[in-house]
Amino acid sequence: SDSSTVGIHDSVTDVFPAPVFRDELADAAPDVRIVSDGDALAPCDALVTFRYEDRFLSADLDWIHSIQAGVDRFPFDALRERGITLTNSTGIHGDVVGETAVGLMLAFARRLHVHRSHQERGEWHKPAWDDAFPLRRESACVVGLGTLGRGIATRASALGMDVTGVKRTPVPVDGVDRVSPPERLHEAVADARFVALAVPLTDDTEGMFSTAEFAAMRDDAYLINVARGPVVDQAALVDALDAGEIAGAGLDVFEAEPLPEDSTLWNREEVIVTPHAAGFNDEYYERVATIVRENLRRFDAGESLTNRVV
Ligand code: NDP
Ligand code: 7N6
Repeated sequence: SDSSTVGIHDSVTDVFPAPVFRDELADAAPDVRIVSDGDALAPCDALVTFRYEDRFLSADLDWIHSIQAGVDRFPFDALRERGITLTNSTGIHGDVVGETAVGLMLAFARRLHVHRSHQERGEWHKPAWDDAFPLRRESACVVGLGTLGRGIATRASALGMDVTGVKRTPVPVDGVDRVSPPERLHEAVADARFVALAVPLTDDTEGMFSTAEFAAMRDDAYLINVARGPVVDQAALVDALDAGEIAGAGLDVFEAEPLPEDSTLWNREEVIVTPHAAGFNDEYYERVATIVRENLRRFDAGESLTNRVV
């Protein structure tokens, strides 16, 4: 049977070296090639990419695979019009993003970020007697309970926290005490010490967290955003932090990335900024390759693809 020519767009280098990924896929297709900026896409049937570029639409691609779970940067309608299938990388980040999100909770509770700041200045300061608290008695509300949300929920629960959540279709989820629909968002976040965002960026979730949501949260609550920047109204977040409507935030994603140098979010003790790195890990290329390998098999066999978005 015909097997596919697979392009690896050079932009994957943001997350892992393109040649390492090419070698990992070598057993899955006879022709796997790295596509750099000046190179033609023409020979490729399939393209694995980090970035989206408009020229993908006019090439002769049958299928594009996003090495990210989030595909909000892709033009779904234009792809559909041209008969280009889009698949994503959901399913591979639950453990690592779960560790990052719960790591941020641990940092806030155990004051690790404050100690590190003092260390940089060579200063020895004990925290106030009531600054640090045990996570065990605290609660987390996880908004979005897919791969990421479940990864966060099981780890928060393992540390003894009470975990609730919000999901578009509010069916029971293992390890989550109460699952609410988005219409109940304000009640769902009201009691939580930590609110962790794990939804995709869509028309429904853009600006989901703004003034009213921060007002609904406890004033000692921390927001953790490992989803996408625009899920949060960033100006409203800054106002809420200034007004003491919430206590702090652990942010991996931002309205603009890189976070601009002059952003007021950089220099706040109770804000931890990570550079969209919650999902980074040294197995990333293998995990993506597992999805792509299975889909290449299906593609060449004329079967329907897994992780399909368009
Ligand atoms: P999934 O598709 O597995 O999960 C998405 C979850 O969000 C589902 O539970 C879904 O509910 C829920 N959801 C969707 N819309 C709404 C809504 N309007 N209100 C409430 N819940 C909603 O995706 P992943 O967990 O793999 O990834 C989620 C997102 O996280 C990605 O789209 C990406 O943007 C981001 N991400 C960030 C990473 C990072 O490095 N910081 C790494 C990986 C992902 P239901 O099941 O009921 O439809
Ligand atoms: C690269 C980021 C996603 O949507 O943004 C994340 O999957 C991945 C590690």
